Amino acid sequence: MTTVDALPSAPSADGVELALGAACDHLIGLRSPEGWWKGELQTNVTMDAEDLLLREFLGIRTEEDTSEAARWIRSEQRADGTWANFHGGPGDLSTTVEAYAALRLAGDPAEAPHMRAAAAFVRQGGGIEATRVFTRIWLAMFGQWPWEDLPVMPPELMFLPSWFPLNIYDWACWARQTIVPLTVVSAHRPVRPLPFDLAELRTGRPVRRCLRLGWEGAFGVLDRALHRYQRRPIAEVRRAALRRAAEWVVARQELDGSWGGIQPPWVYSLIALDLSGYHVDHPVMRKGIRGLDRFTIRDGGGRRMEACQSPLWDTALAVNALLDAGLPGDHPVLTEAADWLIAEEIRGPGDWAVRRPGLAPGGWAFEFDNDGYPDIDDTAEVILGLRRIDHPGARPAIDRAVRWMTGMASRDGGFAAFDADNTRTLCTKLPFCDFGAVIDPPSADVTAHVVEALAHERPVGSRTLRRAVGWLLKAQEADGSWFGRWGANHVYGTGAVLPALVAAGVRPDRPCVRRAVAWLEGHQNDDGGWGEDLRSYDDPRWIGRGRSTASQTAWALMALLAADGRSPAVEAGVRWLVEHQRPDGTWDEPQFTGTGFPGDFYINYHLYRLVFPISALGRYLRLRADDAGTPRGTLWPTC
Ligand code: R19
Repeated sequence: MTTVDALPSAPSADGVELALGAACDHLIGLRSPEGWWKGELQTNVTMDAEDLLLREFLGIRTEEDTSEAARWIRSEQRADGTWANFHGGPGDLSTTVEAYAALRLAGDPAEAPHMRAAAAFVRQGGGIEATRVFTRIWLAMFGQWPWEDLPVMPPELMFLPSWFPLNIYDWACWARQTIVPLTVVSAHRPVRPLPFDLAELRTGRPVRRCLRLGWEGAFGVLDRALHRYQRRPIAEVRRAALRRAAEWVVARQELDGSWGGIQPPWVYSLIALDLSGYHVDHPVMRKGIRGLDRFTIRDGGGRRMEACQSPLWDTALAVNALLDAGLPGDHPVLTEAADWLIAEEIRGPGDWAVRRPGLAPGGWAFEFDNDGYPDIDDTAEVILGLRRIDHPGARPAIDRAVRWMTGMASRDGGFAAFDADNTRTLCTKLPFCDFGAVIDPPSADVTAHVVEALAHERPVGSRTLRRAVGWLLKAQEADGSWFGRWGANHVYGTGAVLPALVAAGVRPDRPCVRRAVAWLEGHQNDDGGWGEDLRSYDDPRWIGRGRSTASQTAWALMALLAADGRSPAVEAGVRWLVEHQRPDGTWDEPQFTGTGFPGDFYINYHLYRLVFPISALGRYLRLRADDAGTPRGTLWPTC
């Protein structure tokens, strides 16, 4: 057997241990007094721009909030006048329009050089006319875009039964929670005044209403019919639909005042309720508006909003990282985290039950308060952590979670984030849907996390596990990697799938595993790390390529450690992590490595740079200590 120490690039075990210890100390230092972790969830300035527009709409915008948000928005503008959706990304038209509008609201004059530069970029990119539907809805609410030129989403959608195509339960939960309030908004067609006009952002070109073929064409015809109906709806039906939509929204407000724990449903629900006669001093509105404070970060840079918060996800990852690093399962840091996780278990009903009636609740959400929407990804990660912690309350919660998660398998055997069988691609064809994903089909990364969790929870999950492994094997790309739906990108997918397959008993010498290992080895940077640029979602030439980052290097390492701990790529990767660690034990990672929606929305999870390297270094040291070579398995002789 090759001893890894013999390789010239092998870092010393002491060096790795020191690095790991410093990283763990840093992570433990970030713990909240209640035992959970939460890193900033950084996205882009549309959050801050829309927050100001929301406050303007509701008549609650203050000078202080405005100037602090504007300071942050200005600080994010790049030299070319644009705003991007992620670090180092290209200027984004819709984001730049929204940021520009917010700065005008804050009093920045159109003649100022930074505003001129932004406006020039916008006009060159096609103007407001070419922005996404959401941006034009915001502008329509202030008279800067004709409602007539937006796709209609009628509130009568509420009457479609759950078996009828395009009913609200065909939509991903985040889209459903956004669309329901937006049907109310678009029925009211509000226009509130602004003290300025955005003429400088328009090109004056007519909006393209080109005739298209197929479903897009059919929906174009339907949209024109809906526009006609919109002008003269049947009054009683419309009234009943609006009432039903408002009730649906009110019933889904979370304890913290949010809707779905995420910004889009939250802001549109507040606007829809305002239009439905709930004024800002109504308890529902007060709670909703007050709740936004908890999603607001104020520091030296100004005031900025989180699109959502990830305490469950961060805590699950932190716990798993510390366990991987060798912290014993009865350590108070872990048992206190378990106390908190167990208290966060979701025991009530949710919209998921529409597709899985009769399934008993269980599992965890991503957020502090998102009780109607537990998700499968968080549930799998919490199970993986809790099962290794000595806590008397853990087992019953894990058992409920395993049963819920198992019941949430989609028909094809894979797992999506929030719902089962949320695969109606017809939804994606509506003219309204030009931003983000609007359905929630199974993905390789979520399915992998479930497989890894179920692998330890046999026999309960055995049949489900077998089908999920089959799903993963079918989903492997021709190049040997797996696509990353919720993390960037094939390095994330492959980093999730390989450890899962091996845990489930796929032998590491199987061709499917070897091809994935070869893909990882073939995409290692010369510096020993891995990186994958977010442009890989739009341009296949970027797949597996980009500057090395700590989280992506760790994902690749975890995959290799599971499949082939003796790959020389491992030593170089570990060395990259050790050499790039900061003196305080964490890593710098300005790059966004989290994915909200491929192509459209990205996330920098601020703890990724720390928890994943800890897991990778911990597993590396464990493997070396055990000198275990490749783990054996027997279950999957077929891949
Ligand atoms: C893995 C754990 N996850 C599976 C949970 C990930 C949660 C990511 C945070 C989501 O935040 C959002 C959600 C939705 C939107 C939208 C949006 C786009 C299209 C439509 Br229609 C409606 C809403 C825009 O920004 C968002 C942010 C890591």
